[in-house]
Amino acid sequence: IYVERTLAVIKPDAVHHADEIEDVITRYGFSVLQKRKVQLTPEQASEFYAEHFGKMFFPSLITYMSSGPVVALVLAKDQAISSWRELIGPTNSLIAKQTHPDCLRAKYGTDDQQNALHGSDSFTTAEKEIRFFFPDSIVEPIPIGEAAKSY
Ligand code: YYY
Ligand code: MG
Repeated sequence: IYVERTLAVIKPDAVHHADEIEDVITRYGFSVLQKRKVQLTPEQASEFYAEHFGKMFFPSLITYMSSGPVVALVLAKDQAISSWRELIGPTNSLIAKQTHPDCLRAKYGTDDQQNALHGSDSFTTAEKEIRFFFPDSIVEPIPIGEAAKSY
């Protein structure tokens, strides 16, 4: 049995709240396996969001995501992927403020683009996105019990 991992990204508009957000992350029982602050180039942001290439919002999304540093974190917990998605809330922060006022996008985001946080949406994308930000990291899943140790 392995503990599930996901990729969280604190986007440029929320990096000044990174310490507060990391407190919430640990309070909700996630282990932070890896952490890295990095400024994406527009090319890197385009690669990360390649699935949205061609959409109306793509150019401004890339400008936003490369406008300042982001903090990428590998989080581990039972059901980490769905649990982190639930904690960040709906994509559109304006809707999140109406329907899920306690979620992180309601608290730190602004609208349907500047929504403060990213979370992987499946096992496959989680593993791919972890490799995107941590190319040198171990690819093996972490056995339960090991995750709680400090990395
Ligand atoms: O997975 P999630 O981030 O919740 O939403 P996606 O539909 O995958 O969109 C990725 C990203 O694109 C979203 O976090 C903000 C941005 N975006 C946008 O700028 N405008 C939209 N109408 C929809 C999404
Ligand atoms: Mg998505």
